Amino acid sequence: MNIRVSDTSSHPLDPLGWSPRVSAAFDAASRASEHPLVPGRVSAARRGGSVVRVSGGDVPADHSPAVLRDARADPAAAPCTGDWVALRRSGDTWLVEAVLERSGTLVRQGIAKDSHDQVLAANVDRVLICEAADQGPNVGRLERFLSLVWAGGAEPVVAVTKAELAGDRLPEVVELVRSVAPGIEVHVVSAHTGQGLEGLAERMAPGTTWVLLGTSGAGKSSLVNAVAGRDLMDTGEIRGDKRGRHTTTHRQLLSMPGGAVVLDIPGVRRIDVPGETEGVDRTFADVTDLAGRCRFRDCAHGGEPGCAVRAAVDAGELDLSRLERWNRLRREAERNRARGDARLRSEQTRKWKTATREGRERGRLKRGGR
Ligand SMILES: Nc1nc2c(ncn2[C@@H]2O[C@H](COP(=O)(O)OP(=O)(O)OP(=O)(O)O)[C@@H](O)[C@H]2O)c(=O)[nH]1
Ligand SMILES: [Zn+2]
Repeated sequence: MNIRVSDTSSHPLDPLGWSPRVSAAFDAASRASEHPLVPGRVSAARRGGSVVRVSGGDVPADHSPAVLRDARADPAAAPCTGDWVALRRSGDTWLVEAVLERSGTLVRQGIAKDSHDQVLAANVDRVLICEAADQGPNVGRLERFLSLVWAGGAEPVVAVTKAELAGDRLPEVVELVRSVAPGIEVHVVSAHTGQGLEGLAERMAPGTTWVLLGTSGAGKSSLVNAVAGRDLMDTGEIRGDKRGRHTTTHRQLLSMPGGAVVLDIPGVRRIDVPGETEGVDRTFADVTDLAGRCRFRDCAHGGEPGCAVRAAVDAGELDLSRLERWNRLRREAERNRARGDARLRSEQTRKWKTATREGRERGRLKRGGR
């Protein structure tokens, strides 16, 4: 007799990063809905609709009234690239019925006083921060990227790109990168010579979701293409001619031949540290550890007795400039938090005013329009 053992652990969406966590979230959404739902992952998002990848390919989907309402109340709740969603068929069209709970996200801080944070990518496992070997490295920028990634709940990995361009300086460059990224995996790579690509490809495990961060020209697209062995992303050279000729929505969810998913998000121009010091403190774990050993819990590390941070600086174990950058980023994070709080307060006031105005209006109508 021929017994076929079916593998119950496999799911058609495994290549997109389907997991027990997502599966449970989808089941919960299904139970809450009276319609039959289908799971999918957003490959491109616009204001009123998304392109969603389901097991059969990409489908356009409108956002349901409930999803639109949530997005109006909190723009960060709108479907974004990488989101897992529950779809429902409505006549000829698909509707995004629910956005499933997110894990790691990459968030761009609202810049203006009243602007909202924007989620650039959702359900991100690892962020590959690319720093070109021939142009630095810029340690301050690296620390900002690291803080941003930790704050969003993903795991940072660093790539020193264009390694062959650094020549004799390469060991020095890598050493500097490691010194500001203690405990973090660093890959030294070159899309042109192939250095380090195999090691990186091995780390991009099937079902894991990655985002590449780095300044324009850092070599992100070239690296993805070199690891994939084919052109998945437009690089600097050909992007120039293509600009303005895009007729279809640009798909941002890329499947690597090795099984990982790469979310191709628009470049992050301004790196604001989010309004939480956790991301900053994690980035500066070496300094935070020392600070925990100061005699006074509220030590400002400015010359108080028993300050372990100052002692480390004096002993040459901690770079004074790193300490200064830690202080600066923490202050910035605090400022951003205060700004976010102020925005929330003014929104609540506005909602409250609208509600009371509507209440008065209803009262007036009840009294016969007087
Ligand atoms: N010498 C050398 N040049 C590289 C390497 N990787 C990328 N480049 C070049 O660097 C330039 C920028 O590369 P891209 O891959 O487009 O950079 P990017 O980070 O994707 O840029 P944006 O999309 O603008 O953010 C291109 O001219 C590439 O040919 C490398 O390993 N060695
Ligand atoms: Zn101290």
